[in-house]
Amino acid sequence: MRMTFRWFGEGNDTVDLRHIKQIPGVEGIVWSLHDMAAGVEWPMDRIEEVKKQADEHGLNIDVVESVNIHEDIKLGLPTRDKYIENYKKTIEKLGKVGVKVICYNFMPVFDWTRTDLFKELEDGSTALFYEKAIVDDMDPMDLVNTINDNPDFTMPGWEPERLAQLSKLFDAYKEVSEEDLWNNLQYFLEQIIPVAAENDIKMAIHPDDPPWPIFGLPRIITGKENLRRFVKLVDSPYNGITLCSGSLGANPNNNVAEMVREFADRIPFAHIRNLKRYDNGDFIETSHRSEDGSVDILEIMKAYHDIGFTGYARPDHGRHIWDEKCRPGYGLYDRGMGIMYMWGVWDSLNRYKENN
Ligand code: CS2
Ligand code: MN
Repeated sequence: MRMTFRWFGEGNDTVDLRHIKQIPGVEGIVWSLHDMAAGVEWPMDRIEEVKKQADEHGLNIDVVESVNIHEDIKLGLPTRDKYIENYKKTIEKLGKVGVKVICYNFMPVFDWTRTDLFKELEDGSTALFYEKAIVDDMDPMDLVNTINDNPDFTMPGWEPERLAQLSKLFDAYKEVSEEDLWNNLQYFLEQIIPVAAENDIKMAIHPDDPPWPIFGLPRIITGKENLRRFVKLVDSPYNGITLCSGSLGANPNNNVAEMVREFADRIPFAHIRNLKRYDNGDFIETSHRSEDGSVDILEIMKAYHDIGFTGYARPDHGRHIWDEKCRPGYGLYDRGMGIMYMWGVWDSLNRYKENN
């Protein structure tokens, strides 16, 4: 297991590289050019700039999260080809600086969705919270109007550029069924995976978060059956999964440890995080410890250990603790403790194995 830590870039993150380097066992940053719009070809000088910053701190840049997919690709519009060409060129450039994994997602319009970014937990820390009824009852068009009437309105994880396009996008997606989305994903992969393979970069799709359709938009990377279908779309080790325990774990029917075992040779990147599920479909993110949430992180680590996992891992979202002011879900302290929990389990499993 090769430990990494997500970093949003100079001036765009409250955590600095010096501190990341001080977390035991962290080899590299998980990075992106967050100001690049989906669909553009990344400039080489910007990629090299990140490499230089990481090099100076003895950290690698092997994992990129994410190179975002243009909506026209997900919608299957004729204009998709030019965005796919740009994607290929970005892959080639990332290959030149030694990138090994590209994480991306195929969720229409929105990335991860939460209803409260700073929900208080019993101990006074705060964390990302999802209240199902709020999302279920929200008419997407009301949402568009609210945003239009309140220029300062922000929703977690939703970029302003995407919001501006929202009503047009909702209209466009009315024509797109789940099957269409599968076909559009396949079209994308058939073109991208050979280029990724040539550049020795593993593509790793991130599951949908939450793993069910929201606002009437289709979502397909949601559980075991769909992952089975996904890996067959292009049957290559370069067509992989970012197995996110938190995204998948929001659905009680998803057994993440089982998925680790089943998709063992198709997981170049592991996201580890815990959450507490409520019976009504709400969930709140918690510490990484198994006891603190509904996802059995210990069992998941055991599964990774059993398969001899040598891929990259990172702690996913953490709580906000010790009065830290940080990006929602991406503070230093709780993610740092998450790493120590993972190492604690991992080292014990190693030692136990040696002695038996
Ligand atoms: C999230 C996502 O769960 C997560 O890792 O923070 O924003 C994730 O980075 C993207 O969905 C990957 O493309
Ligand atoms: Mn994740």
